[in-house]
Amino acid sequence: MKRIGTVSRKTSETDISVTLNLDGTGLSEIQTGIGFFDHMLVSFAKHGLFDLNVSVKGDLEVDTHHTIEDTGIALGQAILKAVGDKTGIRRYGSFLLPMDESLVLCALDLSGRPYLVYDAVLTAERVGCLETEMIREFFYAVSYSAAMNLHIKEIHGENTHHVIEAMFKAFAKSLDMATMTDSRIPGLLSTKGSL
Ligand SMILES: [Mn+2]
Repeated sequence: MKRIGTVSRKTSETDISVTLNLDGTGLSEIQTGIGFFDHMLVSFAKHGLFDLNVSVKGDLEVDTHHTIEDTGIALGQAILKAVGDKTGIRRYGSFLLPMDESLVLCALDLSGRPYLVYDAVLTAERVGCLETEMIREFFYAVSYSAAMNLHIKEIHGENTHHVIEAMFKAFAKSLDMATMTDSRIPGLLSTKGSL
């Protein structure tokens, strides 16, 4: 069975299409109108070995807020659809990702219970035209719409571009691990029998 999630989401602020294949090879086609955000989503697909198409028409004449938050919502929904009933998946994933001076920890649980813990201090206000305070909003939106417990912690960092890129790559590696199936897991990896 193909593990692909497709989401279309249209509001007065954004018009978004997302297709995510968990069993891809890292191919992506990303167009959000925000260069640095495209760079992050390309990295997410590449390092998670996901195939990802994201097309966004957002109200960038306002700022990057709606575009980034709503893309997070749509990506989270696509993740939730793609994992389906969660049979046989490892559920947990974590990664400690270095990028030059930056080191970021990501740990996540596809538990069905949304929760975000985000611990990072981004010193630059912007990278390109992206407002860096939107990074927390993005991960919050993903965690809630994917019903995922997500922890992201900056262990060390100086360059804001590096810190954010390390977050996206750590998230990608963690999600890849959590969505992998394991033949020793016959049903759901839960003593409650529900995820
Ligand atoms: Mn980069």
